Amino acid sequence: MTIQWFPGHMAKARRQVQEKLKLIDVVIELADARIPHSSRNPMIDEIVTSKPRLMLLNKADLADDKKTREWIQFFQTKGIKTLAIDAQSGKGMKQIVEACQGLVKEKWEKMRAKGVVSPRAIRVLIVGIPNVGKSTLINKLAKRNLAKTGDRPGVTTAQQWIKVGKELELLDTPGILWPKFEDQQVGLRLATTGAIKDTILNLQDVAVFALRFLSTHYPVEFKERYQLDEIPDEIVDLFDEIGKRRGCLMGGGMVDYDKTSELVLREIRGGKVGKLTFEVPSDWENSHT
Ligand SMILES: Nc1nc2c(ncn2[C@@H]2O[C@H](COP(=O)(O)OP(=O)(O)OP(=O)(O)O)[C@@H](O)[C@H]2O)c(=O)[nH]1
Ligand SMILES: [Mg+2]
Repeated sequence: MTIQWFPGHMAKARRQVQEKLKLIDVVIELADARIPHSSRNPMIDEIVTSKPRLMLLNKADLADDKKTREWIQFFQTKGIKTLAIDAQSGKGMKQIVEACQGLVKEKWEKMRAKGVVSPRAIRVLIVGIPNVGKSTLINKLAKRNLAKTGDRPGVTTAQQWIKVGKELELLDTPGILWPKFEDQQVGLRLATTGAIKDTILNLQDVAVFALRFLSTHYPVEFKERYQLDEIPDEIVDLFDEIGKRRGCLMGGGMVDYDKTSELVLREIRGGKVGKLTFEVPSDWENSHT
């Protein structure tokens, strides 16, 4: 299976980001704490040159805490200011306004030197892949539900400015992917965590990837969730065991692999299996980040 999802609205959203850039003081890049590398759009580095950047690893409540700390360290050593947050509860978000103020300090000082008494609100562009929590973050910062959110990718379809007190003006944007995943592991990780529309995916292939990953990297949590004594070597046996235990059956008592795939992906995405991170910095040490 080759995974690809770059519909017309994303190409348009990318153009609109480029058009707005000259208005922007700070770029907040929202990545998914469960896949901090695979959820970074390589196009952002091409489009957003020479703007102060803040990196937020969102959905940290669903990610492996130890690995999140490793990722923060990884980005910080590359000179990218990075915070781990949970935009749904607001955890970790206190530092965001202060971080943005720090990032415009020099620019503001220059403005003051030119005689501007009180500089305007900081204009912040929020970018990231679909479903990563951009609109949720904005609503939390604004303390009002002004941006539409939803548990599927592609909810925001147009840009929207939202004010946060006197300090910030945030630009919400539609989630953007890129035309080609060089590495299909990236596509599978994005599909597993819910950044790609399910209707264009072969969910069984995605579930095979996810189950193999859990078997190798989180065997304790995995066995506990699905009450497995041992993890079978053959993937089909694993599907059969989970499908039977959880009642994902067709007529005649055969296991329904589609239903089983939907169930395990829903549970993995919802954090039911545990706090999971699907990649570590050493997987990507030599890449562009
Ligand atoms: N567990 C958890 N869920 C979150 C977090 N942030 C957002 N969500 C959920 O993730 C889903 C997507 O959130 P949105 O804010 O709509 O995502 P978005 O990035 O604006 O998505 P698009 O507009 O489609 O690009 C929603 O169901 C949110 O409730 C978080 O930190 N933790
Ligand atoms: Mg949105």
